Parts: sequence; structure tokens; C-alpha cells
Amino acid sequence: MGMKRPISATGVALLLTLIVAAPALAAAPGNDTYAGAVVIGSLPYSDTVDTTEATTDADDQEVNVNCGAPATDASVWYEFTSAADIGVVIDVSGSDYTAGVAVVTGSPGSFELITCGPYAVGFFAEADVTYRILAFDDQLDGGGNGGTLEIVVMEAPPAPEIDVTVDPVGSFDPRTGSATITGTVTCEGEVEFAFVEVELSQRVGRFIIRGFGGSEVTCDGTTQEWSVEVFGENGLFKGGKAVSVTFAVACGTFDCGIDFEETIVRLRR
Ligand SMILES: [Ca+2]
Repeated sequence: MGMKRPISATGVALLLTLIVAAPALAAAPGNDTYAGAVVIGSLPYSDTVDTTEATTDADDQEVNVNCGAPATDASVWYEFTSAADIGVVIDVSGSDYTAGVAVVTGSPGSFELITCGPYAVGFFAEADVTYRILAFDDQLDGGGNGGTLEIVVMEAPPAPEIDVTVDPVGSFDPRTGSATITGTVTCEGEVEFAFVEVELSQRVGRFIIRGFGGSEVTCDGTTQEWSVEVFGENGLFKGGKAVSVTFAVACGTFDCGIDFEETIVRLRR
């Protein structure tokens, strides 16, 4: 993710002087239109473009029909064809204006939207399919036409890996009727968030008592113990067998690793 650096007042004054003094230096970038799309050869790819003279046109409007960005001003085009099936992340958040990205397949008149959004998008690129990338000023900052576009296109990091086990014996609290299920979890990778969630069900007489509980998990490659307290939504858990369905999920910026265990757990006091 790019970070916007604060600019000093003198910096702003200097910038203004440059803009006022040299308006004729800027020209529309060569990839202002679809026909001039820059071909991205290999990943990672990055480009810095002055888009202040870039324009928007009917092709942008067609792309935006199914995207719904507030604007597609100062847009520029790229295209990318992968030799293999890969996850791709496109990040324009380092630009000095609020930039958005749309990804389509097809050509003008037959565009199909794959994804779009502000700041950054991720999508699954199929081998040998050409993806057209439109980077634009979405006007979420309320004005201006483009600026310095910073676009980074990279292969998505692999999904985090997560592995969960569930202990065969759990406990229950006869006062509150809650059950506590435990186990271990091992999780690694570039992770934004990770958790274990337990759905517990137990036959008590003619009824099936059910409840859910969850806990956050730390992903540092080591095996850790987890413990989740589950309250029955329609009654109290008691001693004896219960069915535990446990999901462990670890998500990176692009996709998630998931593990799942369905086990019989004996609840004891
Ligand atoms: Ca354009």
C-alpha cells in the first residue's frame, strides 16, 4: 500500500509556481486512449505518469457502466496478458490524487467488467486472456484533473496457510451452560486477519442445542493453542458428546486460506 507523504507549505508554493510557470510542458500521455494502451510485459510492473492532461471518453463511460465510479477523469490505459493463471493486484493508492482502477476484458463495444474500485483491486487472471486496465481520477477528492499517477501491478502473494486441530475433550460450565472447545492452530503467510470459529451442536433429549463462538488467531508460523467458549442459542450444553464444526480462516489482502474440521468432542465438567 502506498502512503501519502505530507508536503510542506514551501513545497506547495513551489509546486504552484511550477504549474503556473510551465503549463505548456504537460501533454496528454500516450496511453490516454484505449488504442494507446501500454502493454505490461512482466510483473511486478510499476509506472509513474503525469495525467493532468489526460482525458475521459466514451470507452471510459462504457467501462464505468457496470463499475459506477463517481468519475473516470484523466484516465490512462494498460493491458496485461498472463502466461499462467495467477492472482493479480493493481495498486494506485500511491498517486497524489484519489485514483481508481477498472479491469475489463474484450474491446470497445464489448467490454466485460472484471473488477473495479478505489485505491487497489485484485482479480484472478486466466492464462492467455488480455485484461485491459483503466486507471482514472475518481474525483473522491472533489476536484482537479489527474496528477501524478503511481500504478503498481504485481502478482498476488500466495494465500496464507492455516491448519487447525480440535481436542477430543472439551469442557462445560453447569452454571452457565457454556461449552469450551480447544485445539491448536498453525498459521503463516502475509495475513490481514485470522480467526477460528466453532459451531457446536449437542443432542439433549429431543432437542439439538446449537451455538457459535470464535476467537482471533495470531499468524506467526508457530503452533498455538486456541480456546473458544460457546453459548447455546436455544439451551444449555451438558456433559457428553457434541459435534464441533470448526473453521480456521486466515486472509491476506487478496485471498484466504481455510481449514475445516468436523469432530466429536466429549464435554466434561
Ligand atoms: Ca483517457
